[in-house]
Amino acid sequence: MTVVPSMGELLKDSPKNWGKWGPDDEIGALNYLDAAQVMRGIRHVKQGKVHTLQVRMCDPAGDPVWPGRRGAERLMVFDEGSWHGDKAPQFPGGLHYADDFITAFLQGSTQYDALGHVWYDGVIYNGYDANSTIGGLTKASVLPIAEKGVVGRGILLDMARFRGKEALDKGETFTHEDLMACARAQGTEIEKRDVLLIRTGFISTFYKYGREKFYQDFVEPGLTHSAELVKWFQDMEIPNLVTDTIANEVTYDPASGVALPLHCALMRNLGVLFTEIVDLDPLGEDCAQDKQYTFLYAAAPLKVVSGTGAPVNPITIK
Ligand code: UVW
Repeated sequence: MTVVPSMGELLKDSPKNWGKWGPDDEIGALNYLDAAQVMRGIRHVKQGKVHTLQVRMCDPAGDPVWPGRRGAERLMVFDEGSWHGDKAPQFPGGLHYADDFITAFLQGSTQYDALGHVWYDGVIYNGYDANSTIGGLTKASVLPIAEKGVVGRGILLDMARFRGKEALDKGETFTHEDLMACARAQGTEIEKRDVLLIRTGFISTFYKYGREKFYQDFVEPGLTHSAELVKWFQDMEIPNLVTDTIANEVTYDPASGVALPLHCALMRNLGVLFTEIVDLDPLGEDCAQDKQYTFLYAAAPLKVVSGTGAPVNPITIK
């Protein structure tokens, strides 16, 4: 029987960006996206084409979420029917309105993870004690990310198209070398501080083929851990990894068997922001047509105090 190492053992020599932006930092690699990066992104706006990347929320057909979570649910509070009864509020002039509320996992739709969302060995991003997560994240929550906003040059890496598939298979992996080869095939190049948007086609299989097939033997396709890949992310100063999967990486590292090691190697250790459950199909289709794979990327998650993450509807402008 293969023994699965602990996260700490697997990542014992993995680099960290802790302290790089000071002892109080809570936004990690988002620090790379300074004004110069915003202007670099803006230079890629050429056609006035806009894409919004959030998947639908509160879809009665269900939302794709990590196993164990529930999709957001929307409940009606007031509608026209509410004004027919005796208890209906009365407003001078006869105003009627509709109101509703949602219950939602903050990680249960297209979302930014807070840097304190995952950890191992009792320590979260930047060396903060994992006890700071108890009852709500008092360190490295999603709030500082939401307050700064994420704006820079984005590049779509259409791995599904590159491999000639509608969607990558369950458990199918790729590396940073594959990302570079994909970029070259698209006639582009990944540059330092690019926001990486990786299309696998996987999230769309939830809508196309249904939840049963989606969750059967659940192993998502995605990037796979290696020391070289982690070093590449650090050297390339990648601020943000955005994918159309629930967890941005292959669910179980095929080499070690460890679950979600890139969450720890990239997010916890390097401070790379993760944006998950993104819809990249219309953008992918458009890039295949007009061959413009680079654009302005802009996103700001909701300002949830102490949140482990928050929903977002990122926008690309070409
Ligand atoms: C987990 O937290 C398990 O995954 P995610 O970051 O995809 O929400």
